[in-house]
Amino acid sequence: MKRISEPSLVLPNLPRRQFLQGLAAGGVMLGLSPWLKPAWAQEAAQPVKVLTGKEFHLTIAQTPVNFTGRPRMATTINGSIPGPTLRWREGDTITLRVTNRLNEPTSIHWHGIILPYQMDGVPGISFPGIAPGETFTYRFKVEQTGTYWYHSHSGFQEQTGMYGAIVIDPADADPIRADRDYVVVLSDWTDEDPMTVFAKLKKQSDYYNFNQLTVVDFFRDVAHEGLGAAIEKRKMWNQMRMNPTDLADVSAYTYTYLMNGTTPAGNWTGLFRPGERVRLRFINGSAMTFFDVRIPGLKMTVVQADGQNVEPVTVDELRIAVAETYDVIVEPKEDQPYTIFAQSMDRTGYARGTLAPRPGLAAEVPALDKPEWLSMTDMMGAMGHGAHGGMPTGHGAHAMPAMDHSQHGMAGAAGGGMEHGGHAMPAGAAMGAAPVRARHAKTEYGPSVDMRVDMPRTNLDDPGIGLRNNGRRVLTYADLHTIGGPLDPRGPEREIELHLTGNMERYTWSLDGLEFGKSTPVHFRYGERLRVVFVNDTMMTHPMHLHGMWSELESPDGRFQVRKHTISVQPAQRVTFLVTADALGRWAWHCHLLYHMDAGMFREVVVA
Ligand SMILES: [Cu+2]
Repeated sequence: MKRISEPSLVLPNLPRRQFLQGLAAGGVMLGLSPWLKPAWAQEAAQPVKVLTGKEFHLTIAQTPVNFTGRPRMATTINGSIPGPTLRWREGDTITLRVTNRLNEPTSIHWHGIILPYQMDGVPGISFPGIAPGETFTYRFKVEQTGTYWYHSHSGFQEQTGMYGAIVIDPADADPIRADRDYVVVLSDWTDEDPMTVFAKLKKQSDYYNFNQLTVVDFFRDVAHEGLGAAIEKRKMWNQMRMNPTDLADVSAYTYTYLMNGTTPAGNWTGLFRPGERVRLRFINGSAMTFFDVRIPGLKMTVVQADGQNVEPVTVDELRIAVAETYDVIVEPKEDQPYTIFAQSMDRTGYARGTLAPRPGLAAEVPALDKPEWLSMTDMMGAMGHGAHGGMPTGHGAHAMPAMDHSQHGMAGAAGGGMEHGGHAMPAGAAMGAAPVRARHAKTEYGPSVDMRVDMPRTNLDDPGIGLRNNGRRVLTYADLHTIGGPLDPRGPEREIELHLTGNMERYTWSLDGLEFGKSTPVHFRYGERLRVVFVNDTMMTHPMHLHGMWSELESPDGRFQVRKHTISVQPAQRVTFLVTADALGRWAWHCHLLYHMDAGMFREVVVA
């Protein structure tokens, strides 16, 4: 979302790092001689274990890893990446003792778990954090079932390896029948210090964006759309001071994408016998990466979203936002391997594994899809589809005149097809219910906001940039229906509208234009049923996570859709969900992109 410098044509991509797909098989280093390890490193490195029962002991420590050919130190839980898979049973009271062997404070947050706020694990909100050398005891009753995960809520520890899966078995028989059951944790690893990554983004928000428009792109557009349209397209993006290729802040330029802690070269493998029903519990435990997941040759039947059973829906592909989970059933019939392919949304790399009838097999790995440009819909919401009245409003002396020009450009484009520009629009002309005008808070008119959307789109049937009209059946939120409906039959008594905001030049992220440090807590009245309205005033997708309570997403016309703990809000989109404020205490509410959260897209919620 950075401005494109004049002239808008930058030279073709710099050479990508050769380990783009992870040259090293990767993982925690076994058998490292003791003198190579700092004294504070964990003694023995471990493969991922499954821990069951009611009592757990987790140890946080530094452990040497090697994902790229270069040894690095990771922050691990019980010495593995991901940390151990915790298998709980509904109705059990569990005790988790977490010992900190780092020389800095740590924490574990149980993502999506409904529990007393003191057990939620967010330093500064739920508890003080776990000091070096200290052991903190978490104890709570497990009141839910399904697939969840856990991660550090301290500093950038999550980026350096602190995450793991939680599987909660129902007290009674599981209505989802499967012959095999695999957790598939997707994540992103960097050899860089996350502080360095963050500092680079602060200095230049498109530092890791190597998808920028090239001379080759320009001539391709000229060939397809003609010289005039190709020039217009670039002029428009320049005038808006935006970059249509800004799909992710951090790319494979620094990331190696992992599946169950294994690089693509390492090829994590799950075994099956032909004809079996295989349950895959996809968890996106990455810091910054949205993955588009598919298994060429197999249909995936989605049976659970964020731990909640949904009416089964069969798709070819799904996008999993950071912190979401999706359980799918696949039924491989042939005696052959199948690739589990999870490409990053910006198409710079992928995580990959294999379902195979025998160890050691591999299937073809598909080519990465071409990165797609953000469309006018992503930019302007309902406006981007040809309605009238609400342009995105820029802020500041530079942006305003630019916006006037872009409006002019838009009008000119209407007949010239620039809006579509050869790039796919969301399926179907309907953009949800009638457009709703956004209510911008006064605090949005400040230096922390470089863009506002007045007429957001409300459709949930858009799979998002890069997945529109790709010839595959792609899951959208409109496909998800939680079995059993809402937890609370009441309608909303009150409505809160919050805007997802940012300023790309400064790499600040905020809610209603206020970074966390400048904000005051949001108050929920204990017991109330309230409607939250999110309007995304930015060009990036933000997976928003409310701790401690469920978010019950509504359809554009206000009917119950799906219960989630993390709701991904697309650019220029307005979504609404209902919350029952039944959990007293102090809770975190934030974007789950780690660097967005750290840059200020975070609020405290007080339920009293
Ligand atoms: Cu965000």
